Amino acid sequence: MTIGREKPHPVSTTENPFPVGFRWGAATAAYQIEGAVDADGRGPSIWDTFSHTRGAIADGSTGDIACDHYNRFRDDVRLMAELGLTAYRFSIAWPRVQPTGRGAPNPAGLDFYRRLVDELLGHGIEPWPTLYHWDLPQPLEHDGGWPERDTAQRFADYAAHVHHALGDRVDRWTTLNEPWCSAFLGYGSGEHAPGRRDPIAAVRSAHHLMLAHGLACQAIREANPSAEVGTTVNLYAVSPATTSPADADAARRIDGLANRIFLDPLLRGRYPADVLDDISVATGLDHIHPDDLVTIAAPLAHLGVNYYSRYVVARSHHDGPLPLSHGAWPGADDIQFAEPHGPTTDMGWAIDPAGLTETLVRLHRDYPAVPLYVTENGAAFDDIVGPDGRVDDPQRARYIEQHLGACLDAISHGAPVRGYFVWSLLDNFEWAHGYSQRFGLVHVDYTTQRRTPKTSAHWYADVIRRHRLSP
Ligand code: IFM
Repeated sequence: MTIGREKPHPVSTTENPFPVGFRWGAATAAYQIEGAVDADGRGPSIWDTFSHTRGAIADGSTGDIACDHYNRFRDDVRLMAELGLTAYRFSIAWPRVQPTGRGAPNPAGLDFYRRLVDELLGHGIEPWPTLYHWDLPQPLEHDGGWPERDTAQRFADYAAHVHHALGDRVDRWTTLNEPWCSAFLGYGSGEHAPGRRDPIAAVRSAHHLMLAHGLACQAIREANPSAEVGTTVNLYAVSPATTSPADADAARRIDGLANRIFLDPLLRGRYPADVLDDISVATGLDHIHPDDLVTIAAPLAHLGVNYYSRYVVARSHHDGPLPLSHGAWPGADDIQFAEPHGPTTDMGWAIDPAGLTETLVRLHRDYPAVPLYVTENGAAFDDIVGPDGRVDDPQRARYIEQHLGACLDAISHGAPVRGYFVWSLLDNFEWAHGYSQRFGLVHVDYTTQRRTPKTSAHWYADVIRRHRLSP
């Protein structure tokens, strides 16, 4: 398979600074950093169950302790302040708030997030909570999980409890993180919790996650009509491997299953007809009720974009590697994902900042206007603590610099990009990869819990202070 699209992407040296009010952030997620899985009445989530399942996590690890952020959050907020972050994106663990996923909230669980938010505000850092970053309470999975419609209503109830507790100090809410991963890796390929391999369940989950988002928007806005509520999706640039019509069709199908299956309901109030055609043969569509799309398309205060890479795809000739995440793409088993030709991160993901510009400009061009935030972008590299105790990671600084340049390019094309969050603040539990992949600006020694800001952290702090990239 030939791919002729490896072009160097020059960092934008524009003199234009980032817009006034641009948010400079970093992101984390509850299960990846908090640890303290039994503290203060927290219940089990699907990730507790999954990570304790033999063979599920590459290095056999769990999030039981992770970065012990639950006990060290004040130190971590101090680190954020030293970096000069103006916003911090974190997630709230549903099983801390409702240990069984339903019923009265657990005051001790909510108190943790009150303390965290107060600490952030005390340091002048804007809290950006995400309500769901994959840790479904295990009892709800026993009741059927995301393939069941009722889970969406349970999520809306949970959202209302959290908003009731924190709405006096949090202005901006994000409902979901990366519903594609929850649906297609959780229920399709089984690489993520709860580890099911059932394409029909995956497609139903995708819709119920969207519905959960819409119902949560309603619940929060009923309490506060001016609350700013948005959501976050993981988007990919998608290109055909060759100019053949078959590869163009493969790119259309993967773009549909990765991107448009979420963007169109959220922003246009309908599913793309071609995507429905592609998936309906395998699943039937009786789980989509007539009014759901109105609920899902509630106006968004912002759209969070998590961007990491580009997919280059081809119709399978059955002579190449298996598709990436085999099973995660219902009805697309005949599509191959090409091995990247250019530089990659340690995750094996192609480094393609032009794909971020393409993604942001496409949103601006093809969809109704909505403020855009890059809510995750970052790279895993094998960072090593040097004899002097420093962690030198120029490749991560370069990666972030290139992607910030891509944001500037998108802004120069009119895309309303209002902020950027590095994934991640800390090295952490990288899901099925365990602790083998380090994404942090800050190195974590998991034996001692010592935090060491890497050179990329110092570099990022300098960009934030100057509010621009170096020429
Ligand atoms: O670690 C994850 C995060 O939880 C969701 N977005 C992608 C990151 C890197 O894989």
